Amino acid sequence: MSSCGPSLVGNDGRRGDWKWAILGNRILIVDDKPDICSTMCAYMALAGFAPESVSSAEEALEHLRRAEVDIVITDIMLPGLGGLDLTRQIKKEHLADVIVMTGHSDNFSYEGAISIGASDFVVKPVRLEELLLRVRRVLRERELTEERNRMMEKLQTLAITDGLTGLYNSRHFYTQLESEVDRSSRYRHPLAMLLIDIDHFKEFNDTYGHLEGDKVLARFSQVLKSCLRTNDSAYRYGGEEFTVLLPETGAEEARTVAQRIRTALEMESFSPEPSRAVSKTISIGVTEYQPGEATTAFINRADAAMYLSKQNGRNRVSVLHADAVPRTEPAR
Ligand code: GH3
Ligand code: MG
Ligand code: MG
Repeated sequence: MSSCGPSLVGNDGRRGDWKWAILGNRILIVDDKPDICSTMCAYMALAGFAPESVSSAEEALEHLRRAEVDIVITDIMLPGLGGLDLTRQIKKEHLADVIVMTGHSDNFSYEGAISIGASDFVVKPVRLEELLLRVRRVLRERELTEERNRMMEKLQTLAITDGLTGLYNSRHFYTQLESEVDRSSRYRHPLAMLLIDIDHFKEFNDTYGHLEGDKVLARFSQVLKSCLRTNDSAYRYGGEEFTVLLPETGAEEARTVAQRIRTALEMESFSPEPSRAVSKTISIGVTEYQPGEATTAFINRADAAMYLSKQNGRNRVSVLHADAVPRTEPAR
């Protein structure tokens, strides 16, 4: 493999790896003819790219395993693996775009190259100005694709996130619940759910205003997240109600997590008015999935457990088993 183009010398007088940082997109030229490689490399370097060249498809694949490349420009006729097979492999395993080059008399078609994933096709002898235009067009399309993918990812995140709290929303709760119930049933692993409701929240809103209420919801969500383990997930179920899914967790272990959340919020202090410290409490219902039951039965039992906590004085955790008498945590 050779790095080519005009020699770059830093302020310290040394030629170094920093060229990758200052030069633009990385281009790998694959051709077994050294004079073609050096001419194209020099031209690409002058145009502001960071070119390298190799003389076979095998070397190109080796290079791609080690370094990121934006565009591979490959001859179709190569010793060993050909340029079209190289293109297929690159499209399977890497993110680089490929421009293929073919001789005038070779029997390869534009459609053939594009259909296996090449981004463009040029005929040799290659006019360097034309190649440069094609490279720039491929890069522009590449940027647009990346931008579109970033937007899609953002939209996908927005679609499952609650705007006020940053927790997952209830739509995502139902999706995740289905898949967790599925997994729990298939592998016979326990799955627990918490249903959490903030106590006397209407009164807080009525006294200090809706905006102060929103701050409590946002802060509580942070507290909630900080109490969870990696595999647990928290959702804003609606209004001032939250759910938590705890995979691989039985009811008793889930009770411990619920207690941790309850105490963590109890220790928080809110200042909805200057020099006034207010604490908020939550009532939590805990239950474990009973294999074979409908997801609605699972949710309803978590809800019933939460109402037990309300009935018994709020600021507490109640566990409800599918087949047992309800049990409420004695006073904190
Ligand atoms: P309980 O202890 O029985 O749960 O009493 P509560 O007052 O919390 O329950 P209730 O269901 O009567 O009232 C819930 C309140 O939650 C009423 C509503 O204004 C408030 N709420 C729901 N969503 C939001 C929100 O997004 N922001 C704010 N600030 N308040 C909200
Ligand atoms: Mg409520
Ligand atoms: Mg409430």
